[in-house]
This record gives sequence, structure tokens and C-alpha cells, in this order.
Amino acid sequence: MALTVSAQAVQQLNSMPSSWQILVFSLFCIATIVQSDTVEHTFNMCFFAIHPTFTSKFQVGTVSIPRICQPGNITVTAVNGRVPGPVIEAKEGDTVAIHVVNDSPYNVTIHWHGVFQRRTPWADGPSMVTQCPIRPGGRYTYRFAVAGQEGTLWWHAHASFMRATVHGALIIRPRQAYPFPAPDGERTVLLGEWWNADAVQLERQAFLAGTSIAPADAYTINGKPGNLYDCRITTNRGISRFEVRRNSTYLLRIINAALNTQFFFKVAGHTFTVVAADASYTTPYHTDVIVLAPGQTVDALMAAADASPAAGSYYMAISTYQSAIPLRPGSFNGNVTTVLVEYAGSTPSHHHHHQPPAMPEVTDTPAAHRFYTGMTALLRAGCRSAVPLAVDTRMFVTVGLGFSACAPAQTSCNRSAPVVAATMNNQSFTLPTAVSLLDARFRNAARGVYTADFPDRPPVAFDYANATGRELLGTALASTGRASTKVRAVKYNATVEVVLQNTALVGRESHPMHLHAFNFFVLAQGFGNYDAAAAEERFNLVNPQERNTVAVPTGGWAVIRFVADNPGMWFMHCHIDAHLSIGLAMAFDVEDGPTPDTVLPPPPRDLPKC
Ligand SMILES: *[C@@H]1O[C@H](CO)[C@@H](O)[C@H](O)[C@H]1NC(C)=O
Ligand SMILES: *[C@@H]1O[C@H](CO)[C@@H](O)[C@H](O)[C@H]1NC(C)=O
Ligand SMILES: *[C@@H]1O[C@H](CO)[C@@H](O)[C@H](O)[C@H]1NC(C)=O
Ligand SMILES: *[C@@H]1O[C@H](CO)[C@@H](O)[C@H](O)[C@H]1NC(C)=O
Ligand SMILES: *[C@@H]1O[C@H](CO)[C@@H](O)[C@H](O)[C@H]1NC(C)=O
Ligand SMILES: *[C@@H]1O[C@H](CO)[C@@H](O)[C@H](O)[C@H]1NC(C)=O
Ligand SMILES: *[C@@H]1O[C@H](CO)[C@@H](O)[C@H](O)[C@H]1NC(C)=O
Ligand SMILES: *[C@@H]1O[C@H](CO)[C@@H](O)[C@H](O)[C@H]1NC(C)=O
Ligand SMILES: [Cu+2]
Repeated sequence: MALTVSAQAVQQLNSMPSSWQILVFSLFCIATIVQSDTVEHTFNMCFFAIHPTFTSKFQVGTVSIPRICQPGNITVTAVNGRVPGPVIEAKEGDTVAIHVVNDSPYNVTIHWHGVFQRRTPWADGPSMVTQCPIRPGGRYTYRFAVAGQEGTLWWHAHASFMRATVHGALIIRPRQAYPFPAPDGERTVLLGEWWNADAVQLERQAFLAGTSIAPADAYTINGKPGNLYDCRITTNRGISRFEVRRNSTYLLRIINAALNTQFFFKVAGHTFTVVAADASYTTPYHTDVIVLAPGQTVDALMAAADASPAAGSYYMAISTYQSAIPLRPGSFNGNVTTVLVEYAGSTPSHHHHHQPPAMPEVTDTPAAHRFYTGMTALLRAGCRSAVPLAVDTRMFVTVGLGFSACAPAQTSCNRSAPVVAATMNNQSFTLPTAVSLLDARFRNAARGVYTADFPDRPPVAFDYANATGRELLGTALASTGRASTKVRAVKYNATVEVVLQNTALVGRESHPMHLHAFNFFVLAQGFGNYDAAAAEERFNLVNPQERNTVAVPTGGWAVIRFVADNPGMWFMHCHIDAHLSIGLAMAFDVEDGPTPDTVLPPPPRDLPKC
């Protein structure tokens, strides 16, 4: 059976343009056959390969592009010369192969945000978690399947702050039909955060000084800030335009690729029906405002029907949601970023009459919470596993900011002042430097790389949502300034429940917690201190939303549950890069299962070495 399928695969691939692609995929398929232990497994892997397969070359390099609100160009790192980078368009079940060539002066890795990476743990991408970086001049081909998931995901650099400019959409269309009326058109709406500087250098300077990085110079939609910026000079990057036809429905694939910022999203004169979040279908959810934390995506239908013929065009807009309590004024850019949604056939003179939509206040936590808790999963027979009811591993994990001391490497740090560190259960995470977590696990050589003692509870119980001040701020951490590399080992197939509890020690703040390789069910969310008895009454065990990133409410908590059925080393971290870089992370070491199919596969031959 395997050989028949493989021959079909080659036949299909013959229609593809480049011969190296065919070679790669023939080899991939044959290698799979040779390595596999069961007929069924061989069939499955080759089955992916007979579908049209997406292959692309990502050349990571240096490009000159115009600044925003300032004259002249700036040099940044980008894929194939563009910000945002290329779109990966695949169908459910496809194999994706991305040949990354690093022509930049920096270490690079690419993460495929939200992709399950079943049996391909070496392709996940976070630097020093699943691989050593691709060094300047190096290359690596990421190969993975997008099976059992549909919707809008994205890809981004996962080494330092490089993802500010190294990111793009990853769209997985269904093989059959959408579970909602087919839209007349689709638009990708990629939200970004922009500095008129090299983000890698900004991060480096902030690290050396032990400070946070300056607020963004702009937020962008598909690379442009729009025309409402309060600039001394005209913005020289312009505004994106979406043409729509009256009485048509558009699927907006909205991605928050910003480094550090949550957004409110609106279109004047229009409302939305949300149909998916993080590439998981939702029951149709009607709203006039969409909220996205960094790392999250939302698919929403917008009917271009309620436009009054006189208007002609409307503003699409994003503004920031500032969850920090107390609010840190001056820590964000207050401009409204816009796109023009233009009706086909409307007369140009009408284009001057549009108004931006009324955006929520930057501190409108109730509006954010309404959106984040308003969605439920779409139940479809045969397509979705039910929420597992028996929990094998329970964890209660505080997430928040604390204080530390300058590390010796922070050479321009003020040593008589505390520096902000971020922690999970009072552990501030630091990446290994000599070997990746996954490689250390594969070689049974954890010693000196990581320890498997990430705690299941914080060391000290306190009034998490209210306690402020220095007494509780981790004196050990503060006196040594030492971070640790701790993972939590979980049995293969274990159902893991994690209560994520925000702390108030250095101000409350919503942290968008992202788990690699798994979607999790969000069972409940709330404010204040987690109260198990009261919360469990409210658990949605029927149709909770599935996500890969949950915005833990500011000063509150969220409960997530997932089945650890993919062996590997999977990062869980805050998707605010300013927090990730100061320690808001841990990793799950999902152990091998009982069958050859559920054992960590060996690394690909071209995996970069440290
Ligand atoms: C500035 O960037 C634009 C767009 O990338 C490019 O076309 C132009 O040549 C650049 N200008 C300079 C002076 O590098
Ligand atoms: C839009 O739909 C309305 C109501 O069905 C109809 O009267 C109108 O002619 C349609 N407009 C266009 C441009 O199709
Ligand atoms: C808008 O952006 C410009 C350019 O970065 C900045 O100078 C200005 O302060 C911003 N305005 C507000 C209200 O934040
Ligand atoms: C360093 O921190 C101390 C204590 O907060 C402060 O008094 C001092 O002004 C700071 N020095 C500099 C150069 O910022
Ligand atoms: C963090 O750990 C240190 C050292 O073990 C301890 O002194 C401190 O109280 C802990 N803080 C919290 C908030 O758990
Ligand atoms: C995984 O767990 C589920 C539910 O407990 C069980 O039905 C299934 O057989 C397990 N699979 C494996 C491979 O252990
Ligand atoms: C603690 O914080 C919660 C939520 O912020 C609030 O509802 C509660 O009143 C606070 N409790 C105390 C004792 O301050
Ligand atoms: C790049 O990666 C290599 C290998 O892990 C490492 O030794 C080196 O320090 C890294 N360089 C930078 C600038 O981070
Ligand atoms: Cu955070």
C-alpha cells in the first residue's frame, strides 16, 4: 500500500514547478516509509504528501524600508524583503516545507504559531527550546503537516525581538467547506508594532540597562500606520485599502503580531460575526468590537451591506488595550491606526466624509473581558474531541512581574536600583545557551541544561491579586539576580489542568499565555484570587473555546486544560516579548508514549548545531 501511495505522490508532485521540491518530498516520503514501524503510520505520512504541498523559500535578510513619522529609511531584518513577510496558504492535511536561508547578521529561528507539530517537535522553532538558532549564513528546512486544524495562524521569528519585523500569516483552508456560509472574499489583517530602529538592538540595549524598551513609534495594519497619525511630518508609509462590494460578505483573518500590545479592532458602520479564534471554530458570535492579545487570531465575517450609499468608504481601526493597573502613561503610542474600507463604485469625492469608529477607552477592561469570555466552541460531529473530564496533572501557576537585581552581563544597569523580572510560580526562566532543551532531553543529558522541578504551586501563598510591595518579591531572586531553567515533566496522554493566576506585586497586568503544540480548552476566567470551589461551578465543560493563547485577565485568573499527547519539549510563555525576555516562561516535557509512534523522533539531519 505504501508504495502505491508514494507513486501517486510523485505523480502529483510532477506538476510542481521546481525539481528540488520534488526531490525533497520524494525523499521525505521514502524516509518515512523506511523509518516507520506500522503500515498505518506509513500510509498516514504519505497521505499528507499526496495532497498539494506548500513549499517556499524564506530568505531572512536586511532590508531598507521607510520610517514612520520620520524622514528617511531604516534597516531592519525581514523575510524575502518585506514586512509583513510572505503568506503561507495551505489546505488542511497539507505538508509544509519552508527552506529558511539566513542572510541576516543575527541568529534566526522561525516558529509556526499554533501548529500542532505532531511527530515533528524539531520544527517548532523557539530558539534553544527545540533547536539551536540558524546562524548567519546558515540554513534549515522546517517540515511539518497542518493536519486536524483549520483557520488563521501565523509564523514569526522566535529569537530575541526579531519578530517585530519577521512575521507573516499562515492560513489553513478546509479541504471541504467552511462551517459557515461561504464568504465572497477574504482579507488578511495583520496587526504589527513598529519601531524606527532595529528591534534586536533595542532589546539588547534594554537588557544591558535593565530597563524596558521605548513605546512603539507606530502600530500598523499590513505594514502601514494609516493617515490619522499625529506626525510632525507626513507618514511616509501610507494607508492600506480594502475594496469591498456592497451586499458581499468578507472573511477577515485578523492576526495580532504586535510584540507587546493588545488591540481593540473596529470598522466604522459595520459589525462582525466571529467564526473562529486561534484557528478553532466558534459558535457565531456577534460583536462590533474585536479584541486581540499578542499571539491571538480572530476570523470574523463582515457583511458589506449596511453601508449607506452616500458614505463610500469607512475606517477600519485599531487602538491599544492597556491592561496594566496602575496604568503606565507614556508606555504606549496613543495614535489610532487605520485602513480604508472602500466600496466599489462609490465616487471619490465621498471618500472625504468618513469618520473613524469610536474606539473603547484604552483601559476598557470590561469590553476586553466581554469579548474574551463571550466565545464558545462550535460543536461539530466527528471534528472535535470532548473536554476531558478526568484530570491527571493539576497545577496552580502565578504569572506576573517581580523585582530582581542586575545580572553581571547587564553592563549598563543601575546596580543600586531593582530591575523588573517576570516569573511563573516565582521562577524566572532563562534559556539554556549550550544545547536546546529538546536536544538535551533526546540525548538524556539534562544535567547542566535544565531541571525537571518546575513547581506545581507558588512557594508562598499570598493574596495574589492584591499584595503589592517588596516583602513578597522573591528575596532569593532579588539577592542573586539568578534565573533558572525549569521544566514540568508530564506523562504521555496526561490531561493537564493549569490555573493561571495573575499577581499584583508590581502592578496587575493581563498576560497572554501561549502554549506551543497544543490547543487548550479555556474552562473559566475571572478577576481576583482564584477560588476553586466557586470557579469549578462555572467551568464550561460542554463547548469551551479552544485556543493556543489566553489573555489571563488583569489581576485575575484563567483555567486551561489540554491533553499532552505529543512527546516533545513545549514552551509555555507570555506572548508579550517584553515579559518573555525577562523570564515569563516555562516548558512542558511531554514524555514518550507506549508505541513507536508516540516516541520522540530523532532530529532531522540539517538541524542547526550550537
Ligand atoms: C527606502 O525604502 C524603499 C522601500 O523599501 C525603497 O524602495 C527605497 O529605495 C529606499 N530608499 C533608500 C534611500 O534606501
Ligand atoms: C443590495 O441588496 C439590496 C436588498 O436586497 C438591494 O436592494 C440592492 O439592489 C443590492 N445592491 C447591490 C449593489 O447589489
Ligand atoms: C503618534 O505617533 C507619533 C510618531 O511615533 C508620536 O510622535 C506621537 O507622540 C504619537 N501620538 C500619540 C498621541 O501617542
Ligand atoms: C540608580 O538608582 C538609584 C536608586 O533608585 C537612584 O537613586 C539613582 O538616581 C539611579 N542612578 C541613575 C544613574 O539613574
Ligand atoms: C520567591 O522565592 C524566594 C526564595 O525562595 C522567597 O524568599 C520569596 O518569598 C518567594 N516569593 C514568592 C512571591 O513566592
Ligand atoms: C489516551 O487517553 C485516552 C483517555 O484517557 C484513552 O482513551 C486513550 O486510549 C489513550 N491513548 C493512548 C495511546 O494511551
Ligand atoms: C482584592 O482584589 C480584588 C480584585 O482586584 C478585589 O475585588 C478585592 O476587594 C480586593 N481585596 C482586598 C482585601 O483588597
Ligand atoms: C548565536 O547562536 C550561537 C549558537 O547557539 C551562539 O553561540 C551565539 O552566542 C549566538 N549569537 C548571538 C549574538 O546571540
Ligand atoms: Cu506578560
